[in-house]
Amino acid sequence: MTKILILNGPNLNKLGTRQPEVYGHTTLADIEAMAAAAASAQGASVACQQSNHEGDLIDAIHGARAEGFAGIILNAGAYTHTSIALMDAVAAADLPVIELHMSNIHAREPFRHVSYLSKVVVGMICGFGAAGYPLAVRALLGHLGHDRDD
Ligand code: CA2
Repeated sequence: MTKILILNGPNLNKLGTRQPEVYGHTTLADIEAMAAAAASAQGASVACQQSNHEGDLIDAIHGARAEGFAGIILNAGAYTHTSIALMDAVAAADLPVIELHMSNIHAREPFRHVSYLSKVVVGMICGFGAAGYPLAVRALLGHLGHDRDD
């Protein structure tokens, strides 16, 4: 079965509790359930991890291939705009990675317009709120050429 790693970075464990005008009312647990349902509808599965620590995210990316994941959906939070280390880990992952943001980072403060990740990922989804996660699952499975029997 095709397995996808969904990796969420700093502060995303707080979703649904603050700043609903930016990030909505959906919690991280809700989002993980939406992504799992989208994967299951296509005969695939997801495993979800969240960390507030840059090194933990890097370790998860390093280990993903050996753990049998076919690709990664990564919302790196604010590390998107700062972390060359995370960019290097994604570039070396030897797995397709989709960059995801709930908000439209290009419609926000100028410092959020820069992503170190965009140049090393397959593609980026932003601005669709929580719905971006099931979209990213479908996009990644499509990129992988997954069919239900995989
Ligand atoms: O839009 C996104 O998904 C972001 O990756 C979210 C990050 C932000 O730094 C990026 O520029 C765009 C921040 C996530 C913070 O989430 C919170 C949710 C509720 C309460 C506090 C923070």
